[in-house]
Amino acid sequence: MSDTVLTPRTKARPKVERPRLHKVILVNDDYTPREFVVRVLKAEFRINEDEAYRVMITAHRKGVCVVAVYTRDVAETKATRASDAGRAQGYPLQFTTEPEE
Ligand code: TYC
Repeated sequence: MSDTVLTPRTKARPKVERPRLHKVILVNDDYTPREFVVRVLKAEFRINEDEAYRVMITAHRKGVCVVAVYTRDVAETKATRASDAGRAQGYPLQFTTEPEE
């Protein structure tokens, strides 16, 4: 048996991947008051009045708007809590999540 020890020419580079981020998406509806949407956005996503208004009015005009991106667990928790806040007041307010490409 040979005792030759071969030295690898290339260094092993274990592949580490960042977790995919998930978008939280605000969906427009015809019933939830604008001010209420803004209030929920500020409370759940820690964004200021101007940013919350911009997100709300974009969803109002276009049908949807990306609020923020997080790891999957955080995105799902925030989307659920924000949707629940609407339901608690009898509004059909909806937040969904979707993985980033
Ligand atoms: N379209 C609603 C209204 O006119 C306001 C609204 C905006 C509701 C964005 C939901 O995601 C939404 N009262």
